[in-house]
Amino acid sequence: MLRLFQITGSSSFAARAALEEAGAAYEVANVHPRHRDRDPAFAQANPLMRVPTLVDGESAVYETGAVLLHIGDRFPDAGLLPPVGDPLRPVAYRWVTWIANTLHPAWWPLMIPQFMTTDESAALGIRERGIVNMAKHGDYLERELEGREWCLGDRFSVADIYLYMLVGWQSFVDDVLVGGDNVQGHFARVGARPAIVRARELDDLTPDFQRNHPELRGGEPI
Ligand SMILES: N[C@@H](CCC(=O)N[C@@H](CS)C(=O)NCC(=O)O)C(=O)O
Repeated sequence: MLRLFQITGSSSFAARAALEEAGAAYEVANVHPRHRDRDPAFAQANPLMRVPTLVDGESAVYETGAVLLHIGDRFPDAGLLPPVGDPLRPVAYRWVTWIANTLHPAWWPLMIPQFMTTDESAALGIRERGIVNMAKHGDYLERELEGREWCLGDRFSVADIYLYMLVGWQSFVDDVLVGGDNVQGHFARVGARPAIVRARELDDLTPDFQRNHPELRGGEPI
């Protein structure tokens, strides 16, 4: 059975949501953020000890984009990734890779500017630059999603799940909303899907992506 190493409410949410969308049988291994080495199987699967990490038989997959693409391929009947040969397949690669390379790390200057400099006084400027960059990404997304229900048009995919999670992170940061009506409409549409609602409940998240119990991870005190 698939095994997902996760920290509830973190990047692993996207993997769990994709597994729920796929109707996959999987088990979760909750990683405690302060005791990541508690289960040696985690480091064996991912020497970087980051979540999500998905163990599928002899394969260990990590990096959120790779995990999502693998889930898309692993459960073809769920239709979360266009098949090889479909003209939308490379478009799905483009979306997932842009989200992984650009949008995902674009949150770090806003959320953890203090970890991006050794100069304490620089943190504020890093955060401000991060806000400017996030606004540019929001404008790009706003244009890309114009007239589209999902990232790939009328076809739901793992790209929507990844984008949904990262737009949801806006609730962690004061006074930042990603994009405008198109992005926020997409966020609402993905968030209303039954599998996504279930994944949020499993990850102890509210509809606007706050933790119901900020003091807990996987039911354990942080
Ligand atoms: N580039 C990685 C980033 C993964 C990552 O940083 N995960 C965080 C959670 S959002 C993590 O594992 N944190 C555990 C820790 O630092 O203890 C990906 O896309 O999966």
